[in-house]
Amino acid sequence: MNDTSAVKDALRRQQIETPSWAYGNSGTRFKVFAQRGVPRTPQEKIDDAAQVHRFTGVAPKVAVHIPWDRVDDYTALAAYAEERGVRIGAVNTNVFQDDDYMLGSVTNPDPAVRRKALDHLLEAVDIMDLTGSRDLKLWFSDGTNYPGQDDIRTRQDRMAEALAAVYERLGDDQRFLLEYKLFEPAFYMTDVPDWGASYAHCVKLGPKAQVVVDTGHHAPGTNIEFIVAFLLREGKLGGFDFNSRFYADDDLMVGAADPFQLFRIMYEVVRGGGYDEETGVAFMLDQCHNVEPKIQGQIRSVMNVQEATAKALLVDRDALSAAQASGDVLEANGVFMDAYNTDVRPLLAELREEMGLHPDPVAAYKASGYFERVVEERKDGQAAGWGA
Ligand code: AOS
Ligand code: ZN
Ligand code: ZN
Repeated sequence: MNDTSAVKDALRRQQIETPSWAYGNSGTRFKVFAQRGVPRTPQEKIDDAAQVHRFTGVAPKVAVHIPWDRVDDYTALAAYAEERGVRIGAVNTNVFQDDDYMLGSVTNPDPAVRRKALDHLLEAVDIMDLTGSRDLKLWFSDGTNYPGQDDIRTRQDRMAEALAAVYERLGDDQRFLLEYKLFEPAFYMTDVPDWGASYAHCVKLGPKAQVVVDTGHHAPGTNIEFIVAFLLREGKLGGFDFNSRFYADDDLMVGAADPFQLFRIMYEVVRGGGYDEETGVAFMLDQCHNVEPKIQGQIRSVMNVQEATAKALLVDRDALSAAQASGDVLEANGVFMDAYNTDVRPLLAELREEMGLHPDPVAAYKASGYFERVVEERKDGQAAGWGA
């Protein structure tokens, strides 16, 4: 796509979903650093997410995590979000934090624990009915630490059984996104370790089961854009959990570690039709801001996704196809790199002005005084964090 107005039109309709947990305190197993002005309630997390949308114009949804965002009235929570100009996005489940889940949740050898985990997943669909959410995000920490600890194959049977029960419960306009992860917290075997396992479970169940690619969940050196191209071709890419990593599941700002990889991924999304609304690919962020300011970290991340998308949209597809067809390796690579090396910041600044926004979202947010205001307002009470 070379016509800049077409590129701008495509960028204008992009929707990047931010995670409620990115606004709370977070850290590592060593330390959670408390920051000032951190939200104390699910409503305050939504307030912060609304700021990201206010200054970027392309972050209209916020994902929730249950029970971290548990409230008595989810219809009221959805209305609260709408009043602030955003909507509730994916509902994320949590079957990893209870003592009961030490040996697994839906794959636990104990049927009572499996039932408890399944009940939580089904409750999350009840919540989706109330919030109007389309996507249920399923991530299982299930796995084993030692060879022989449990039967790998039986655990797959248990996983399949639970997924089928959740699938059955989904409404017509709902779907689940099954997230895979190579390791952590399980260190020997994870029950959904890679896209192949997720894909196989999803294919068996049908169109309402889709794979979600968390960019931090692969072995080093994995060609993630290949996975994206493959899943899109099969109609099985449900969305992304975007973040970046230097080592493992670092949950750093997307585009921080490897902007070129993000561009390559977004190119395959565009190439495979994943950018079209009807394909339903959800662009979600799954990040934690341990040492940087959180709202600003989210704004920066949204901008990084936008920049990679703009570059992907700028690839001269005709020139690329011609070079590929003639076997001109260096010309093809050159066309690709030209798009990547384009400075798209002026185009995005222009787009924001056309959208009635400040061309520099970070500067506008900083000048707004929002942070100083919430630091003052949120002085008392318990700040939200992982598990709150
Ligand atoms: C865990 O590694 C996954 O990325 C999940 O998406 C998880 O639910 C999320 O990171 C919140 O902890
Ligand atoms: Zn994730
Ligand atoms: Zn993760």
